[in-house]
Amino acid sequence: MEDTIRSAIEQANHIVIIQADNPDADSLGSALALEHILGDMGKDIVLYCGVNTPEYLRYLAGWDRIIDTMPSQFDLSIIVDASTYTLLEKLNLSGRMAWVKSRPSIVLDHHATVEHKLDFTNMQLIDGTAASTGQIIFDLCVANNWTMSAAAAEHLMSSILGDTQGLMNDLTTAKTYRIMAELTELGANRPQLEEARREYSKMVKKIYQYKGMLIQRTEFASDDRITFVHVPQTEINEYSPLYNPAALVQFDMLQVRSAALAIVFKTYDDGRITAALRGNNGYPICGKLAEYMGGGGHDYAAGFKITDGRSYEEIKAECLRYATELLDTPMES
Ligand SMILES: [Mn+2]
Repeated sequence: MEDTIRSAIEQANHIVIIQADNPDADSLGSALALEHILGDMGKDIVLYCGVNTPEYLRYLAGWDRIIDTMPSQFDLSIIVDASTYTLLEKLNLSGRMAWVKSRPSIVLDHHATVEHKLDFTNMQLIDGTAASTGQIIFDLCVANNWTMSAAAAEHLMSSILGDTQGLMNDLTTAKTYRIMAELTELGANRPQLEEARREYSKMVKKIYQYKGMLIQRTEFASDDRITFVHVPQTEINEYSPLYNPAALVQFDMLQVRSAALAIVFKTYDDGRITAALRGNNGYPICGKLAEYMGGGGHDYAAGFKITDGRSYEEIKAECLRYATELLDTPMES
């Protein structure tokens, strides 16, 4: 597979790098790192994402080069950090998914279990053991002897730090540290990155006050093991452009002693319901719960989206019921 991917890249001149509809530090860091790595090889790179880069990620230099209109001129696409149709809805709606399907396409991802898996290309490098897509790109670089500039190294470091929550969650392995060390040698500077990240994750007063509202509205279920909060469309309109509501409170929700799971539900006027799931250490149930609800993800971070018209009350009840069932099931070790 690595050979096929390498030769597809070698043969391409105009490459579009695609981020899915949920840009995070991993997908953005991966896209920007590839822009540098492949750009240094003389390739012409365009960065595409169907949704705007959230404010908190804008510490990553180059985010402003991302466009939300799929270009017509490209001979290869690389989809990073996603391998499901569900997360490429914007591209689908734009009518330009066919362009991607009709040309060579590479998928680089570390989500092992997904619904509606992309099926139009065989060039899929999906490593469920990798802490982040950035790590997969690092491995590809090493395997192919591609040059990694300090800028590329820094973006890969951001993507690893993003998905491992600063090397703090279960995805972190000895290999992650080894890669971090190598990226440091290549010129990535973690203290500097952290400083920039902290600066950009600061919130405006209105968001600080909204955070208080969300904390106040947080509900508890299943003997307080499940914490959850509901964000309706009006608040998505008002606050989402400034800060992702889930990122605002989910960490604090998990800081409640009894909490095993934190869920942020969002409901949209068109009937769509989404949920972001995060688990505390020792409760690796997020992926299973998301899958049961029709989504996917990792043990400690996952999500799902409902579009079949069922009501929030119905979805909430079903989600809480199955989450309780998972929490009551003894973990295999
Ligand atoms: Mn990722």
